[in-house]
Amino acid sequence: FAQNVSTEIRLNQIGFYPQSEKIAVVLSENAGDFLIKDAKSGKTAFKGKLSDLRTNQHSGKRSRVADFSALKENGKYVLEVVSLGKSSPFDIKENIHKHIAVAALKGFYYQRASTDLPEKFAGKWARAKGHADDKVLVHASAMSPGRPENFVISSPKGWYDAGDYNKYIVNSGITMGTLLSIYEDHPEYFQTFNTNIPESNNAVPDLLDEVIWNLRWMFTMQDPGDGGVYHKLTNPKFDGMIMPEDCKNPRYVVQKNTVSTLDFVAVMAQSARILKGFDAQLPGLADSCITAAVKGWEWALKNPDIFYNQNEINQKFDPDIVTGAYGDKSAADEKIWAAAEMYALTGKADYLKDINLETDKPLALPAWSQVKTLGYYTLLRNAETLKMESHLIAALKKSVLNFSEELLKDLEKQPYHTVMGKTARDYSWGSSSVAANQGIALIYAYKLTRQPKYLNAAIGNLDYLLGRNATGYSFLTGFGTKRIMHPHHRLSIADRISDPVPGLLSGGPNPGQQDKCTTYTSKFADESFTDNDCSYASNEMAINWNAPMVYLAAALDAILGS
Ligand code: 9MR
Repeated sequence: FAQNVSTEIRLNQIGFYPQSEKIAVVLSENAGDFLIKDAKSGKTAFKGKLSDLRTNQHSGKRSRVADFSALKENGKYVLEVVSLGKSSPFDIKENIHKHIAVAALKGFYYQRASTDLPEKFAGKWARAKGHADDKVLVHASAMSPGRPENFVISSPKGWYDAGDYNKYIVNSGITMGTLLSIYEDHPEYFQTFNTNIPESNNAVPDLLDEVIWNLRWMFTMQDPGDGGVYHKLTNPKFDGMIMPEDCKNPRYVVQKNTVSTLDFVAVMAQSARILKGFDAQLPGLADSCITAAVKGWEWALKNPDIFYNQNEINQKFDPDIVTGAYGDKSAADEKIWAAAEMYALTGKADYLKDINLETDKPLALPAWSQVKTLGYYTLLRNAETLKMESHLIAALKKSVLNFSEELLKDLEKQPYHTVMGKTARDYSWGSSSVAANQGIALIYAYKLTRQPKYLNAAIGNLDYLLGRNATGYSFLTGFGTKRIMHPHHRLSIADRISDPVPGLLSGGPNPGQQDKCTTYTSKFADESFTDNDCSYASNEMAINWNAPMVYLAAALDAILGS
């Protein structure tokens, strides 16, 4: 924290929209007033009363809420509580989260594999090319009959998954789906959304240019022989804490399977739908996506139950692969998502035939192993064009609304007044993405009903990510007064630059503490976090967490921005 800033006052360290709900949290037993003062002149702009005491269900700590929604005037402010001091400064202004959304998308540029990052685009994080991935070995688990030993494929580009340098199809699936969805939901917003990347001057929105970088890699992961899709492109063991240009280990693609193939199909179908609108700029790309999607779909129908099980594979084949497993034992949700995307692409309702959409079950928050809700979002988004049956639309709506209503229950009792963190379960590995994905569900609920309570709760979760939480950190690198400085992120560790690569969302509190770092200071679920690069379980970044961050910040900005 900067000097003189009270650590007991927690708020979104970036700011608020003039018209939106504005909430801060004060860790204090004392009742009384709070003041919002002009950061420069010190003049009081607003005076309010702290709420009744709330008790934190995880730590037992006590807090009060400061609501200053009634202050709607642009400015730079601090919140002051006489007994505690001042908060970090924040702004009230239009488009307050646009630079946050831009930075979070730019985070993907920094993750690009197989290319150098010139200073013009990467600033002080410029770096040389690494991981050309133009001669990738096909692992014994992925061999088709007739292929010679040491068979290689070319599989460049794509994004590094996370703090490590491997590229995983399953995790690319949800990431691409989320990024493509924010574009589909707010295409106009991305007309003036510039991330300063090499493609910024072409006639395609930067968001799609970024997505296409990974799409071009994904194509190469499909076996042209049969349409099946490899699980991942990986080193046998994680690289050391070194820069990409210094990484020399051989890389492999491993076993084709049902889950990776269906994720691939969904991404290709969704991409095709969007890229059709850019045929003039990107001739043939949408068509290639359609061909790839159809081939993948057919493979998955013929191979409905091949699952990636790293332990089993290591018993049968050499070399052992010990990087991120992303082993998912069910393809039912991927099938729902892929079928929904194929239906939305082709208009053929037959794709949904024989598929249980499971709308009678509670909505499942999107995660790398659970993607059916991405299919629901796509169906809802395209319901009119597809002339979908009204009972199906109603069931999907009900599922999103029931889930959102459940999230809102007891909001007034929550210590940080956020839906995030009601239960300890929210604090799983990558909990920041739980907050972001809850926010996305709430935005869909808002769009379906126009009820402000959903929108306010979505803002609450963005506030959570930017500082209104039990750790006091803003979880996006490069932003906030109390910022993340030591993410478990090879690029940030090895580059010898003290600031980490900006625009990366830290995983966030995770009481599992699987990394066994010794610097955790708390075991409480919502505080179980350490800003130390040893902490791959609480302080890594990952593309599937950054994507919903882009979505949440961009969607709120599109809705509330101006
Ligand atoms: O996000 C993944 C989390 O759900 C799993 O519990 C965890 C352990 O298997 O792995 C996480 O994903 C990591 C992946 O395996 C390798 N790259 C870094 C990812 C983020 O930590």
